[in-house]
Amino acid sequence: MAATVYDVGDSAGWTIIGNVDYNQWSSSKIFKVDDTLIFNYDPQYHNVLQVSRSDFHSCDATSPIAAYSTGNDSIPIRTSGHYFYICGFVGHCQAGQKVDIRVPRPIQPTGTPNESPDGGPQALSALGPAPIGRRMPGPFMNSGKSILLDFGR
Ligand SMILES: [Cu+2]
Repeated sequence: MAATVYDVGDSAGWTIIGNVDYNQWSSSKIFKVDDTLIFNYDPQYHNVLQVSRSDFHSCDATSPIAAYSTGNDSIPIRTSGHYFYICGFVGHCQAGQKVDIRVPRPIQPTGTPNESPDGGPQALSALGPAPIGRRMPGPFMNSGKSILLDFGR
C-alpha cells in the first residue's frame, strides 16, 4: 500500500474562490494512515486550522487543535480517525472553506488472536461495520407501554 499525497481541493487549492465543494472532494477519496494532505493557498488570505467536530460544524476558529499558515502545509496522517480543518479567516469557513477527512482504521491482514473480550466503546466505532452478535435489542425488548401505544388507533 503506497502512501498517497493529496492536494486538498486538487488544482483549486484551499480557497473560497469558485465554490469548491471540499465535502465532495474528501468524500471521493479513500484516505489511509501515512497519506499526506497538502493545503495550498496564499497565506495572506487563508490559513488552516484543525478543529473539533463541533467547531467544524459551527465554524468556530477560536480554539484550534493545530494551526498552519505557511501557504503550503503538508500534514501527514499518522493515525486513523476523523479530522476537521477550516480556514480561520473571518467568513471563510461559513463560505465553505472547510473539509473533513475520514481515515478508516487499517484492515488487519489476519485475525487478531487476542481480541479484547468486552470490546469497549471503540468496538462500536462508526468507522467500521458493527460486529456480528452486537446488534441492538429488537423492538420487542421495549417496555410494554410503547407497544400498547403503537397499537393503531
Ligand atoms: Cu480562507
